[in-house]
Amino acid sequence: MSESYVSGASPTPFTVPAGKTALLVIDMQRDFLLPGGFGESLGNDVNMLRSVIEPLAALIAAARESGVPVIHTREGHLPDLSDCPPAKLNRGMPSQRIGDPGEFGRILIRGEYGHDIVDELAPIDGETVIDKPGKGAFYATELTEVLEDAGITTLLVTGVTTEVCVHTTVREANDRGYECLVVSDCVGSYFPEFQRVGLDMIAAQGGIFGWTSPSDDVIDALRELTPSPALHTNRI
Ligand code: C5J
Repeated sequence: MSESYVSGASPTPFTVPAGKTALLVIDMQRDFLLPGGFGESLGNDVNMLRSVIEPLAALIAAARESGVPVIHTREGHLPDLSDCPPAKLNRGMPSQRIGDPGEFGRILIRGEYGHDIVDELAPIDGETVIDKPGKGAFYATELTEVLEDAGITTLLVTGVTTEVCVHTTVREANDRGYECLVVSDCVGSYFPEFQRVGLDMIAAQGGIFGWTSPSDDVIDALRELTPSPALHTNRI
């Protein structure tokens, strides 16, 4: 099929065009998700984020199977922090700051163990991994070029955290003309109320930022797509 539909999506059914859809997996990094890591050191319950891993692993598997490219992002900075503005470095009163030594290496520094993606969702050979210094995946990255080169118009958005990097990326994507569906059980927040309201905000006002849907319905739609031979490698 050249396109399929997530029929139960909010606020309306969502079209998944074959060859033009990518799955975006935002910041599923050890620093945010592992017990004992940076996220937990800020007083957060990482189980809220870890509940995303299982449904997201199933969605990634379905995307790979259907020839839908999977693009991963990681939030983090150069070891000399030259790409981390003081406004980001100094904000708030965390027990640990970006670049400080943490349980899993220097916090949110590229190349450190904690900066990388959790084992369960590790990218496979050939999948694109975008390193981003900001909250949004488009800011100061090559994501626009990657999507344009592959002819992508439609994004299935997943990852953490719902109200921060997922929201920022979806807003950036909207302004760039992409159709976005946020997969409700494949995004996570440390705060239950932010999760609920963050999802509601996407689909409010007739889909002001896009659509939302649980992963089961998205997987059904992916299974209806016929992978084109060119895309079957999931590589872009
Ligand atoms: C945060 C993110 N919350 N990936 N990062 O600082 O949402």
